[in-house]
Amino acid sequence: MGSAFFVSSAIAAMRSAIRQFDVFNGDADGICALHQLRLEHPVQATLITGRKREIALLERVQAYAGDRVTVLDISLDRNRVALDDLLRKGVIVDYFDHHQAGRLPVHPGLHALIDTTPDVCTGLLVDRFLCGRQRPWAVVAAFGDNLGDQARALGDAAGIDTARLAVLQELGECLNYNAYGDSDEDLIIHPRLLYEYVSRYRDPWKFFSCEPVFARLRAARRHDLASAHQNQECIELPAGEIVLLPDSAASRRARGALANQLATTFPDKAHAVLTPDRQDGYTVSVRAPKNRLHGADTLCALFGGSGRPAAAGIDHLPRIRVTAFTEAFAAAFQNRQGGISVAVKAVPRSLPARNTVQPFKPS
Ligand SMILES: [Mn+2]
Repeated sequence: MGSAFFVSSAIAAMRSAIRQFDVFNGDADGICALHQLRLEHPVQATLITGRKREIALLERVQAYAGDRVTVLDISLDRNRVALDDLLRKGVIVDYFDHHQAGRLPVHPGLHALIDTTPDVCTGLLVDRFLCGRQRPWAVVAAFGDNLGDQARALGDAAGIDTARLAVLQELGECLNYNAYGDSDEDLIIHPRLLYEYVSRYRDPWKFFSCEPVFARLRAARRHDLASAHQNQECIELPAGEIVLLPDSAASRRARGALANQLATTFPDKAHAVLTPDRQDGYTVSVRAPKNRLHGADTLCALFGGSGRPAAAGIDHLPRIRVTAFTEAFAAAFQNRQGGISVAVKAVPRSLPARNTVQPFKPS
């Protein structure tokens, strides 16, 4: 009796303070979106994040009536059940995102700023919300989400010169890079810790040049990408290229970044980068051609994957479905004007290694 009373009054005391939860994608966009918000509105919060593809995050929130949850850069559709639960309990939810959301719940506790057009990211939505008051970090977010044109336009408008813009670009790419990996063991640093380091810096250029954790991350990325370029094998198609990387933590980290680099370097082509998984198959990152930003999500959905029209992925593509994937990739991204349709009969068992020294020289 007495101990039950103690427990319930302790819980009541804990609940008497309104708590804040910050739930965010662990990539550059998620981290920089939150950082912009918290520079403007500092608050003690419980941080909930994970790897890039760890997006069912809202179910981890233990919140009660009156608590507040800020959600950044994770699909509402993939968190719908947990969101409905929180709203029903009387939790206030602020939701910023650019992924496919589906139907928006209508509830007075939900404040949603969701825009799924292909040329925005969550960092840019928060920039809009804050009227550009932490703009350099929005530029970092946009570079991280592979929106170079938008990032440069925003940076130019803010009077950031070319050299300083190049730093923001590398910063965005490195922060983004850190979120890739198929398990926490693949990661260089957990995104929650990385956010904590970022959150100590108001100035992104200072973070870039002074933070040792960032220096470590930057060196690891260079090493991983160099190794991915040296060891890749590929299938070349009129619509684009399918790249296979060897089985290593470096490959698993490099998969998405390599896909982004290829997309930027060959804007007319689509790209898929595959790494072996532990279940006799592959994990896949797909990028639509930069010049026609659509089709990646529908292609991946055919194989149980998801994402956005410009960038999407498949967690597990069984080895026996690689040929089907190759055909679907060719069909999804074939040039409509050219009308060339390619039926791929079989994937060669041993793919020819690409013989390049300069990784991005157009062929
Ligand atoms: Mn994003």
